[in-house]
Amino acid sequence: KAVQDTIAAYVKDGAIDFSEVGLTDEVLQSLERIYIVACGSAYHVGMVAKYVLEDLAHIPVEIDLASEFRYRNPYLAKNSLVMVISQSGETADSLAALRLAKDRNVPTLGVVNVVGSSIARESDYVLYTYAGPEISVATTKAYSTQLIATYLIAIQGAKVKGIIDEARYDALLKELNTLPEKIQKALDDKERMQWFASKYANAKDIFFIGRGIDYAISMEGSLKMKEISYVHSEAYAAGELKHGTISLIEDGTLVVGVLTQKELFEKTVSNMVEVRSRGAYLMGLTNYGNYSVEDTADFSVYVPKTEQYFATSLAIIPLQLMGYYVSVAKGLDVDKPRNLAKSVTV
Ligand code: F1P
Repeated sequence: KAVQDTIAAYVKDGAIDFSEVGLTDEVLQSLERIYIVACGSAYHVGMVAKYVLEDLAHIPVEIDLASEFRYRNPYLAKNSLVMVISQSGETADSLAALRLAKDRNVPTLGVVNVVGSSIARESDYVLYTYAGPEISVATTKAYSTQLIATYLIAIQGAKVKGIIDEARYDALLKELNTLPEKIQKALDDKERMQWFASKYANAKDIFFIGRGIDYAISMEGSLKMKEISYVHSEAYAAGELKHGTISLIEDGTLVVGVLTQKELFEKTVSNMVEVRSRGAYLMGLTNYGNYSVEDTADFSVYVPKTEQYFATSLAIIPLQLMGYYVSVAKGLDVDKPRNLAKSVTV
């Protein structure tokens, strides 16, 4: 519903309408660079946004953790925009990053859920997400709506810059509209993840690997395991694994391979084969209609097929479910993860 509400807020009569945001076509057209700053899950949305904005809208994107950005001296190019993604709109590091951009007269865009929050008030443009007031401490709904916000900016950017034609624009929006239903389908498959999570509830380490957007998905899947299930996990760009970390793979170590991007499929499969030869137990996560992962993985999970730019919205669901069910299997309180607050204001 949250995803549906966010789409409905900005897609009207078959076109993206940013009048509420103030982000005009002229502003989008003039953008030569976007700096994305955020913390935690919102940063992982930014990682997806980088891939989508660069590939679809040809806008160079730099992404920084807000806690890093605010304490270095970033060089901000002209005709750029600083985009701060924050559910609460109160995260101290994200707010400080926003103020740094303002001090340097760089326009700012807040992608925020809480209306009237500090980041919303201080940003030049505000794109509200519609995740609703009832959000979990460990982000799930807010993450999904932030993704929609970034897809919309990329699609509109691609259109106003003449990179995609009307037909492609319409096709992308049509597919975007199918996401709520497909997310529901992925959620309906929860028993499979519940069964798998109960088997791996006592895992010592879990590795998530993927390339491109699948790397960004891996980062968020890994964070969920840490923050709500307290299982040590790492996300690795699949091609980077061989530069040292592969030594940590032992007999029975769970490795989750994320494979939603067709042209990167074979490459990631070869990394999965590498870890299997070191004894890893493999879970493969992909979309229906891509190649089959059964030959490579010991346990396969499929989500509905979608446009590859939108793959995160679906592939993240089984990983969120996995974090949730591992937490439940360990007898933890999923709604009250230790050491985590809805907004980190110090
Ligand atoms: C950022 C964040 C969340 C996380 C938790 C702590 O918050 O890292 O992603 O789930 O709530 O804070 P925000 O800036 O998006 O409000």
